[in-house]
Amino acid sequence: MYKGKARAHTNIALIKYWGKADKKIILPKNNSLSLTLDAFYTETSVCFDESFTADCFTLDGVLQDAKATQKVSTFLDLFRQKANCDYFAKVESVNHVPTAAGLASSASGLCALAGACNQALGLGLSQKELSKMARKGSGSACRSVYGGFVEWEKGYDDDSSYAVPVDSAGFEEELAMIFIVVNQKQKKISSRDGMKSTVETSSFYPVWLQEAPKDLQAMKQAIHAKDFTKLGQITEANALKMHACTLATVPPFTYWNAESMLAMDAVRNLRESGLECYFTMDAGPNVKVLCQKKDEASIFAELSKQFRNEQLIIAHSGVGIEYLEMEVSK
Ligand code: FM0
Repeated sequence: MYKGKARAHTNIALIKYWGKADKKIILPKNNSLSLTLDAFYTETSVCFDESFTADCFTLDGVLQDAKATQKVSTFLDLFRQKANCDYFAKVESVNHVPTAAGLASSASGLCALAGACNQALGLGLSQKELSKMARKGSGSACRSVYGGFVEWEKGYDDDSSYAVPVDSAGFEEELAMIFIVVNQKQKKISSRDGMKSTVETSSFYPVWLQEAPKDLQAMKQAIHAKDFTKLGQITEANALKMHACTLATVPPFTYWNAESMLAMDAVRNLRESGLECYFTMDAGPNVKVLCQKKDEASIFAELSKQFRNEQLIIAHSGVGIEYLEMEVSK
């Protein structure tokens, strides 16, 4: 029996990954840059055993269906191949999110699973190798290997596409991200499907590919200079460009709903009133507000006037992959 357990935190992209150059091994069309957060993480244990007759996957204690299990199995196969092991596995994953608000993330989930497999099979993968493996589960997962600011270098093949930490002289310690959790009623379009149709049909996508590298360059300079205003402005503009692409997709779609718009407006109003903050959004209606720790209490108080306290979650910079102790096996 081979056992391993790992914890990975989720990350939020400030420069978005949107579009694949290779769907099978997940190579992105553009470099992205994220901040790993402390408030949301996944702990996953995996156990490979000769006696198992199938892979089995539980999430938050609930046995998952064939489709979800198949996804996990395909990912496990990559590790089984690497380790030359043909045992089936039992995967137990627990998402730690402050509320049940659709915040479970594939980034923390697949990164934690990659870490658990690395430990269980004694592969001794470096952070870089682990990042490549996590990438093949879910693109954004490759960035959760590291804490703080992280860049995913798109590369051009399996070996050259992985995340690296961004040198920031501790700038991330000055920052906070407040999540505004909005109503999730709308039918969900996964990031995988959304980015696929964007690449294939959005007339704005070529512009995205021109803009994203410029945004990334400017953001790295802003991080280097610890310039929060620039960091925030680029973050917000880059997210809007990604979301603009979805509007020009055939057929068009958006991840925003009415409440997302209210939240974006609240951020703009706060900014006008002198409390500096910026928003970003991903493949869902929640709005994430980037601010400085020194303003976090005031911004939280202002947002509390418009949103219920259960809708607001504060996060800070978090750490990268952590390997955990397994209970001693029988
Ligand atoms: O995180 O198809 O990693 O850079 O969150 O599994 O590779 O779930 F909002 C967009 C993440 C996309 C931006 O996509 O896709 C980002 C997004 P997969 P992911």
